[in-house]
Order: sequence, then C-alpha cells, then structure tokens
Amino acid sequence: MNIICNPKRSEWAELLKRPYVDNKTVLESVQMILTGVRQHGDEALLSFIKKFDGVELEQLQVQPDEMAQSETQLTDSLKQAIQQAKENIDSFHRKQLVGKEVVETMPGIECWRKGVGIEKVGLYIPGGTAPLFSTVLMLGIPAKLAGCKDIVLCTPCNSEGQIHPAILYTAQLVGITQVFKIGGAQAIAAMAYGTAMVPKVFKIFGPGNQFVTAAKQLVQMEGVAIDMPAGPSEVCVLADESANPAFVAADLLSQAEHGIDSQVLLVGTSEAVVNTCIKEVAIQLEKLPRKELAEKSLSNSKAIVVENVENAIDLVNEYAAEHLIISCKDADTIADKITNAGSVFIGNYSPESVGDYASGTNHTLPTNGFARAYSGVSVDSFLKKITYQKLSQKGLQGIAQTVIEMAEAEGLQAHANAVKVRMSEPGFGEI
Ligand code: HSO
Ligand code: ZN
Repeated sequence: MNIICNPKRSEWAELLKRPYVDNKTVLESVQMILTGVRQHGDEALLSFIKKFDGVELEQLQVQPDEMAQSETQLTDSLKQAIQQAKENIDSFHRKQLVGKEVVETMPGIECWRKGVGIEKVGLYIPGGTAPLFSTVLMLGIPAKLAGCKDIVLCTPCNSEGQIHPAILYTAQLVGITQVFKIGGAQAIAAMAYGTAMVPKVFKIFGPGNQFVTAAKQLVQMEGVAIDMPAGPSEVCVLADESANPAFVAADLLSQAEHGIDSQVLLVGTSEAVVNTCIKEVAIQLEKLPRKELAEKSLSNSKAIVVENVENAIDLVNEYAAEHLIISCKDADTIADKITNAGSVFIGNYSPESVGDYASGTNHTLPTNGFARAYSGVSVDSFLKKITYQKLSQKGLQGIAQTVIEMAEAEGLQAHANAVKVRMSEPGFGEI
C-alpha cells in the first residue's frame, strides 16, 4: 500500500481518483452479445453458454427437483446461518414499507403516493471466483417485500451445468422459483429482451464483472431500468489511535479479497497508526487463501495520513466510499458528519463483513464515488411510487384561479381551459 502523508487539499481529488477503466473494447463485444440474443433468442444464449462456460445445455431454467435437491447439499449450520441473515435482512427492509398517507393540501384536494412493486424484475448473481449467495438475500428479500410479481434470477453454471447449491437453496428460501443458468452479458440480454425460455423484465439488479456492468449500461439506454452504475467494490477505513490495527487490517483485507480491482483506502490521523495497520495487513495477508487477489488489489490501494479528524472527515466525504468503517474514539460524532458513503460501520466492533452478510442492511451499494448521489438497494428500488390526487368540486373551485393564472402565463390556454370548462358547468360552485 502506498502511504501518502499530509497531502494538500488541492491534491486530494487526484489522490482519490478511482483507476480509469477503458471499457471500449468490452462495450464492443458486449454489444455483439446483446445483438445476438435480441436477434436469435435462446439459440444465441445456448451458443454463448457453450462458448463462455464450456457446457452444452438443453434447458436453461433450473427444474424444481434440482432446486429442492440443493437443500441436501448444504450443512445444517450453513442453513441456520442463512436463516438468521434472512430474518435480519427481512426485519430491516420490512420497516422500509410505508403505507399510503393522504395529504389534504387545500380543502377538497387530496394527494397521496403509493408504492407499487415493479411487476417483473431480474436479479443477476455472479458465479465467478465466489458464489455470492448472500446477494440472493440482499436482492430477493426486498423484491418480495415490494410485491414484485415475477422475479427472474440468472447466474452462471459450471462446466457440468451446475449452479452452486447455496445459490439455489437461498433462492428457494426467499421464494424465487425462476432461476436460469445464464451468466455474463448474455444473462443481462436475456432478461432485457426476453426469449422463449427467459422472461423479459423491466428492471435489472445485481453486481457483476465488467461485461455484466457494460451490458447493464447498454440495455439501460434501450429503456430497461437498472439498480445503479456499478464499479469494483471498495472500503475506506478511518482510523485514529483508538483503532485496533488487527481489526483495521482484517477489514481492509476482507474487501481486498473480492477481486484484483477492489479498492481499499486507509485514512489515519497519525503516521504511527497507519504504519502499524499496514504491518498487520502484511501479516494477515500471508494466511489468506485468496492472497494473490488481495495482494493485487492492495498494490493499487492507498493509505493517507491527515493532520486531524476534521480533515479526515472531509477527505472521506470527498472520496464517497461504498463502505466506510469508522474506527475512532468519537465514532458516533464522526458518523453524524458523514455526507457521502454507501454504508457506514461505526466503531471497532462493526466490521463490514457483518453488513455484507447478516446484520440486516443491504450490501448492494453505490461504488466509484456514486455514493455522492445514489443510495444502496432497498425496498424502494423495487417500487415505483405512483402519485394520486382527488379533488372535490369545492377543491377545484379553490385552486382554479391559481391554475388558470399560471397556465395563461405559460401561454398554455388548453391547460387553463381544462379548469374553465368544469367551472362553466351549470351549478358549479353552488355546493
Ligand atoms: N462486499 C460486497 C458484498 C459481499 N461480500 C458479498 C461478501 N459477499 C459488496 O461490496
Ligand atoms: Zn464483501
């Protein structure tokens, strides 16, 4: 890890820049995949699966017996862990459901907003180097709570045509029955356009590699909604002298092990703290099975020493991390001053892993600085908020002049007429 001591504020922007990824060639090959699936449907899907996953499939959808069988392939302790995580994620997200609240803005004018589940949604679960079955909980639970009717899940299979049993088990547990053995850009294409075997959806969720991300960006331009622009996963740890270096190191490594492009940033209020944390990282790294991946991502990562906590807060707000861990004495006070972050972990006993799996919060979060303007996935992400209004005759009478005045000032006579025509109705205003 590169250590930078007391950089000037004018240098922060450059220091905090995420690595630029030129995805032009990725976009080109993804566009070919999208076109293939749009034009040739399942035939294209099957040939891409043969080419990229090395398996010849006849069926894309996982059959009910295969879904049911997954249960026998998991240990009881893993099933219990998944159950506990499910309950916490369910309780946290259930509270996000808000009932309809009618506001009477003027006598006789009632306005309200109702959340309606997006009818058809697609969830992408990466297979890759780690089968992220926890993401099935993070997307499936809010989708169900929102009342989405059709939930389609795509995930790649291995060269034997199998999906990791924990993914199937978790899907079944949250009530997802439409699971397809499709990965990569072709999965996004299948869900965006629909084929004979795969239903078309209106919004696509979930993390993925560069190809998946590019495919989501491209289908978004064609009118399919996506959860958020995704980039490599990241964590920022803010540490003062009260931080436990072993904890900080473990947190940094937990993010670094995701992949070679993961971003970790350590911000310390003293050089001594930063140095001890970095020494700990080196010690713990040695014992990790995914050492090589973590090592690569650490080589692109930075540790920044700042003069005081105030500067540290400004710096982390400027960075806008996907995950921010505050390992400082006044962690609560600092947390109140955070304006840009996907999810904040307060104090020495709140590791990111807990939020990744089981505390209840969602782990699908904005990366790449998008935390400045985007929120993580929640029940809201699976809803459309429809507004309603109902006016009585008295309500219309009370607001008529305001609307006519404004419409005429905008030069939109037909708008004004829509009010006037009602007012000229015989007996209008007599009630
Ligand atoms: N840290 C990831 C989520 C995850 N971690 C899934 C483990 N499994 C999101 O940034
Ligand atoms: Zn993680």
